[in-house]
Amino acid sequence: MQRISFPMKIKRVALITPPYHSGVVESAGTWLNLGFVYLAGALRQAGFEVDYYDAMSCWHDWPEIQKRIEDFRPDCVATAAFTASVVDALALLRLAKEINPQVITVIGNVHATFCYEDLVSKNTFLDYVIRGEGEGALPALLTCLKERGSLAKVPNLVYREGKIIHVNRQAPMLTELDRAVPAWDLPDWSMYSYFPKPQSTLAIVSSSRGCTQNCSFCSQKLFWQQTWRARSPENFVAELELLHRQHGVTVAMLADETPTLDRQRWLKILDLLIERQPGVKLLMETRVDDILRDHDIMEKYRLAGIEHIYVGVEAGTQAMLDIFHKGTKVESSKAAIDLINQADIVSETSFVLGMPDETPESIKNTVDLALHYNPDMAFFLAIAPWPYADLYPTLEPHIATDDYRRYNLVDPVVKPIAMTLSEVSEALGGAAQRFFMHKFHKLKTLSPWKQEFMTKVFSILVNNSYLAGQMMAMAQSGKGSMPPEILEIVRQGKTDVGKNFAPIP
Ligand code: B12
Repeated sequence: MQRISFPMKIKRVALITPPYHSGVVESAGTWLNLGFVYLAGALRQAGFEVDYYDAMSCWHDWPEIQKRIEDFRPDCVATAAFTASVVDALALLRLAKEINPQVITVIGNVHATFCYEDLVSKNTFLDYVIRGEGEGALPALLTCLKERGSLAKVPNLVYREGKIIHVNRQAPMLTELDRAVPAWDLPDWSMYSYFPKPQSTLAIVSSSRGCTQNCSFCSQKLFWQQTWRARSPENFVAELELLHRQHGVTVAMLADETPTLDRQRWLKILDLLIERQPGVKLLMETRVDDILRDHDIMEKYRLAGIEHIYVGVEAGTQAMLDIFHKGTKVESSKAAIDLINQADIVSETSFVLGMPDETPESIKNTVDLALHYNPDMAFFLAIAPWPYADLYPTLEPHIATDDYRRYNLVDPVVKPIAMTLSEVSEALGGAAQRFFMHKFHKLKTLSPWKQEFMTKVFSILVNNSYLAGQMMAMAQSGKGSMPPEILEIVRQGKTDVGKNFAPIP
């Protein structure tokens, strides 16, 4: 008798962020999941109903997550994992399968894109991995399952069949980014805020995708296969206007790795922002060399509402910059940070420390250099050996733990030859203390708006960030005496920094 295959009922898709916290970025704000906003838009276009559930930003724990899954009764639960969040992402999918063994479980994002074999072979509760961009692949997978089509035709898909792991080819990346349909109506905007700007409503937006750089410690050039595509300036600026008008967004972080790669396009964006004043201040990352290139238009950056620029300096010596394949010169970083400061824009940078040859002396030298560069903020990060990054083979012999939850740039994972992990941890805390204590004392040299902004930042650092303990200890020991206004913040012991502030546990 011929078997008739009926269509499967797949209608409801829950997109859930893993409840992972490293305590770094959460001290500065609550951040939406932009990948999910795009995936939700594509899923709805394909006829699926979506629950966008940002458990991470809600600070929800397993009982709340379980309840939400039980209430929504999804046919598919999908989650996202970068390396630090993969353990919780898997726990989330395991829970979904326990609640309903019929549910389809899917994982995507950067860790899944590279470590798919490990994920699929070790976790029987995980049904599918999608590599790379998900807008085409996730609806294609669910439609294929619904219609009982051939999984071999679903692009970017990795799946198990008995003992065989199938790895489908990756489709070309989206070229027409203007045609994407982000589901901006789904996030609960009341919870997304940037704490240094009280009562702000914060979005994450993307004006371009990709990275053409070659940094050996990073994952992004691999994820985007060193390509870069961009939205048109009109389309991007219209989105900011919409976010402000419909959702009250007042601050947006650009998720782009290199938003200014094409100077003509960037100039047009700045001109449109200046002309239309969408009511949204921007926080962005860019490259040292692109700031130097744009020295003549930094005033436009400011007039366009760019309030905060992060440039990844990463290393304090030319030798280390070369190991990181940064393609920049040590002296360029100082010049770029000077340009940002001169434009009265908040400057931020980070240094990646804890390499195998790190010593207390070299960390001290890096802090000296950070003070010389004089950004408003500097963060001292612990190198994380992403298992798929170019630098991995160099770091592998020095890896002290395979607990991916610690691969968060805060916890040291690589053990330098001359230091213990706890010495690295202390040295990173000490580096931040020294840097920010110096900045406390220079507060009055900043422009009035920067003084106000930086006071909020200090308040967050002293009371709420992962550095809080060290900052408090310093204040209490009387070491590196604090200016009175900062002591007052410490004394008050709490901050008025956001509309939905979730304290770091
Ligand atoms: C926004 C952001 C965040 C947000 C995350 C918000 C959230 N709710 O998840 C915040 C600020 C909270 C954050 C935190 C962290 N982040 Co972060 N973050 C970014 C950033 C800047 C942009 C990501 C983004 O929105 N991209 C744009 C969207 C459209 O692309 P996408 O997310 O890749 O999504 C697409 C695909 O990946 C795929 N996809 C994604 N998810 C899924 C899920 C499924 C099911 C499918 C099918 C497909 C799919 O489809 C999407 C659409 O095409 C990236 C760097 C970058 N420029 O990409 C770093 C980055 C992802 N973060 C990183 C890190 C390390 C962290 C932290 C661990 C540490 C830190 N110091 O910041 C913390 C940990 C989080 C925590 N809670 O403690 C690293 C990850 C490195 C790695 N290889 O693991 C990155 C790459 C930065 C870097 N260059 O190193 N981050």
